[in-house]
Amino acid sequence: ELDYPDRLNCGAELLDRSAERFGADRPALHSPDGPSWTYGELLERVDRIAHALTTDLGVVPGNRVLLRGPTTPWLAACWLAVMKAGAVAVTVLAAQRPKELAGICETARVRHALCDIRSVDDLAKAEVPGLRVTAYGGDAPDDLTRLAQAGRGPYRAVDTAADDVALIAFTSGTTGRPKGCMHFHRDVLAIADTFSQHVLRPQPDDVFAGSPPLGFTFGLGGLVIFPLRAGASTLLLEQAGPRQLLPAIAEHRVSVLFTAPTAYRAMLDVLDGNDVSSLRRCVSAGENLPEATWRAWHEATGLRIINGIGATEMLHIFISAADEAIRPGATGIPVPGFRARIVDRSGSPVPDGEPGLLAVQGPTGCRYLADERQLEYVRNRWNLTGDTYVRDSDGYFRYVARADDMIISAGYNIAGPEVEDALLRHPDVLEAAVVGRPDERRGMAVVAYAVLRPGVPGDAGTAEALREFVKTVIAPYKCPREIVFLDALPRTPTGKLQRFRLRTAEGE
Ligand code: 3SK
Repeated sequence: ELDYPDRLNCGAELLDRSAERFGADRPALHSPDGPSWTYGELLERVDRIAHALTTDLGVVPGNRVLLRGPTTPWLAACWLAVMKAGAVAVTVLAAQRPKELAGICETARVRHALCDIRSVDDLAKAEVPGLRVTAYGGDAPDDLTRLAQAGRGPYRAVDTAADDVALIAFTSGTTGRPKGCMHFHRDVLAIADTFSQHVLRPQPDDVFAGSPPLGFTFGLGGLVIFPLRAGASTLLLEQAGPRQLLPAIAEHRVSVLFTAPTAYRAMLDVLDGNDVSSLRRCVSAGENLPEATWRAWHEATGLRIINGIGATEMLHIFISAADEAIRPGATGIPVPGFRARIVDRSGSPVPDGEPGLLAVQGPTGCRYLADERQLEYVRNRWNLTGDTYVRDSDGYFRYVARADDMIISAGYNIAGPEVEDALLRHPDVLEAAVVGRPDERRGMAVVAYAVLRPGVPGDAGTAEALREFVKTVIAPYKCPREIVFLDALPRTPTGKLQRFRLRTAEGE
């Protein structure tokens, strides 16, 4: 049970309290091409920005402030300053285009934006009426970095209520219009005091790094909130693909890694000669982690990936497992503080071993901003994540598919991820996505899309060899009728597979 006081400012808790508790001289944020700050230096920068927000830019508590830029210490400092100023951070992805930004600003009624100088043009193209954009990272007199001068002294965090909104995070929209998810000051601390404290168990000497951007709550939690709450430090990388991550892990002795299943798979290909001996925790989320990827990473590095399911609606991870409790192929058990169960479409629990809809309750939960889809996501106080899961008799939760991704073929229920996992066990396959295509005889036919390792020919011979291989791993009726080779799979900016685009491509 989390017991926070009624008045709570998560920015002050994460920064001022951690600096007091762990020491202002400890390293906090580091970037290879930008600044590196201790807790004391970060606090000073954040306080200067918070003064500039309130004094120079006229931001008042409750105002929504859009934050946009690559993963840098300045972006993290702006987020903390917005928290301390009692304003509401609206985090977006650098990959979001002007039209999407305009929609987000309209929905969230954003009037202020803090934007990396390199991304200001895109934001200007969004033509948001009345939006005041302040750049950071430049040297013009009105640049935030210049406005945030020294000399105004410590900034006293606004006395926010624990259930004041701190953050509006937009879903990446695997389908449909993005939804804004409101999270309170206490929610921000709750994700650190549940998943991070009980599963990750970071130490002040840990060095965090990873690939998810700070505009995705997977990255905001893993690369800012969790390390700061634990007095640890974080390496913020603007470019965090597998080829940048591996040398960075070796050079900065990274010990806690946050990335997506496809990145673990891609790193395996270029692992040779890179020293990953500093790693002690590897977290995978954002997508289902295929068992084949878990085993391949374990074999190559000796490390046991911590799998997890999270959602923007829940802010972060709510089912996972650590160390010896990890079970390859399963997501895990509810994180302490959360409850989960499997229900049918009417909301009644289904027996263990049978697939159904994943329902979850906990200290965080879905609060869509002005969106009628709230009524579909939360029913009887249970959050329905849109995933089909099975609960084993010993309480472990196993991913089956996204609820609308089940393939019904010739009377069989086939879960695409199971077929994807079988394909990924083949050494020639880098990525796989399996969807159903309308078929006169079967209702649906199983079709696979695969990205092959460089040099492997994408021809009929390879397709047939893969089909034969799949039949040795899973029941032949699940084997794809067709395998299509692509250079890359369609993904959202947060790395989630867009199966609907593959399905639509077939229908055309
Ligand atoms: O959307 C997700 O998959 C996710 C995973 C982990 C933490 C947070 C999020 C939003």
